[in-house]
Amino acid sequence: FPRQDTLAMIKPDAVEEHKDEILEEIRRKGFSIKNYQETILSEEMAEEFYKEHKDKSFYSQLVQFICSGPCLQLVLSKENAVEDWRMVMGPTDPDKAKEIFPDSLRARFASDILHNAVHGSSSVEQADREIQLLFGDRSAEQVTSSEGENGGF
Ligand code: YYY
Ligand code: MG
Repeated sequence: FPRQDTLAMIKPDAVEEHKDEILEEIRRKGFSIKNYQETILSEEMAEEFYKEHKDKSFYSQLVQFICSGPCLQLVLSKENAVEDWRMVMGPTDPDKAKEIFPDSLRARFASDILHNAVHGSSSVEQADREIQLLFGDRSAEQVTSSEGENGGF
């Protein structure tokens, strides 16, 4: 598999309580963290980030939720990162995640389909778009990602 970057996000429901466990899983599964930032997204940014869902019934709730507090955005890198991170997260709906993939992050940490703890890009093209949107030119900066050199990561 080719080396890829993907955009992961620890959403506001999980950033307080489960950040350390999720970062531990990221490390355990062999991802390196190329860049990260913890921000409260503006409504404009959230709308752009989730624009593919703008006609869905859950869109406004989704935008409100993702802006409701700090979230941690990470550029993760490894072979096949996009698909592998989706596997680590598990299905969108935590009820389904608990049924078919109980070790996944959403099975462990999501409280419902909206408050589902983590985000991951759905394709390489989406990953490029999301990383550019959230990190802009800073996506070119490389954060040292080897064990213990990442300021607590
Ligand atoms: O990529 P993923 O996050 O697994 O799911 P999407 O279908 O892209 O939906 C984005 C986001 O929207 C999801 O993480 C929670 C929310 N959502 C929802 O609240 N209700 C749904 N029926 C589907 C998605
Ligand atoms: Mg998606």
